[in-house]
Amino acid sequence: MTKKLSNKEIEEKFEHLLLKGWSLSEDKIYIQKTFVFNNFKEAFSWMCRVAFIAEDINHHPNWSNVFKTVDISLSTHEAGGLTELDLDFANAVEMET
Ligand code: HBI
Repeated sequence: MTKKLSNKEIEEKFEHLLLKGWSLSEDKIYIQKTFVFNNFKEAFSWMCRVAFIAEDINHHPNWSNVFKTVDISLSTHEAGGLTELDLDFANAVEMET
């Protein structure tokens, strides 16, 4: 199991994602971003690509889709908070966007 990041580690590693529009929950347990696409087909095909990344690394997002909007949040249940895996996954998601 990956180790839960300290507040200091989160601050350092999250800076880049903050610029990309991700936010950190007040309790620092998860990170979140809302993606808006041009239409449902684009939103859903993006979700399919991200789902395959999730399966590859065995780390899965909490997300919901309404029409062309996808809300995604990342946390590591096993660690009870944020780990390196969540930040890596968010960076991989940005590469897919
Ligand atoms: N995905 N986001 C997230 N957090 C987890 O802790 C997690 C996961 N996907 C699979 C997973 N853990 C498995 O390792 C365990 O549920 C067996």
